[in-house]
Amino acid sequence: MARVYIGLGANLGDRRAQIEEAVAAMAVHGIRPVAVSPLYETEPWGLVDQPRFLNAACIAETELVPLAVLDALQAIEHTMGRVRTVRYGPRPIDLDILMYDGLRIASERLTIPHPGMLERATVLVPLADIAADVVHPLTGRTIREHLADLGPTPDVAPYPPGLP
Ligand code: A4P
Ligand code: MG
Repeated sequence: MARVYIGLGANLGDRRAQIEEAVAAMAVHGIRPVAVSPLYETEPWGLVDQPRFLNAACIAETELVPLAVLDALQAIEHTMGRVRTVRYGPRPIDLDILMYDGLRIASERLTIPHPGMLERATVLVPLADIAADVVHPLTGRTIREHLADLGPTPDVAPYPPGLP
């Protein structure tokens, strides 16, 4: 059995409901969530002129190989109405494989760990809530250490607002 770390994002429609629906759908596909982070509302990066995202992270157990996890996540994205438009653009749900055990993969369809995850507070803040002591396969350092490297993260706020 493998442990897979998944980043979730949504910035169209009922964002919270879609993140919850995606987590439930993973279990149906053999990607069984064992921990889900709180939600955060985040300023868009990449393409900045789009609605704010809700982001979260989840740890799941699975017997699926990495490409089969990607197939399942893309099937969920498709079922939930995601139409690919522009890169980094708005979407009802985005599911990224952040890490898969300690594996390192660089193929045409799949790069693991997810490139860029260490620079993105939108990924590291929720991931640190559930996987602070997990070691990044390329750097040998923990998620907690990488989050500390980013310094203050004003673009990532607990959701709903007002929660600690
Ligand atoms: N792919 C390769 N490796 C992976 C992986 N580890 N996990 C391939 C998932 N997919 C992976 O992805 C394009 C292709 O990446 C897939 O077909 C798969 O074979 P996509 O989801 O179709 O395209 P995308 O999401 O538009 O582009 P990309 O490069 O994946 O962008 P990201 O990293 O997903 O970023 N702002 C905020 N605040 N919060 C966000 O969550 N997200 C994005 C999208 C932009 N701005 C954001 C956020
Ligand atoms: Mg993506």
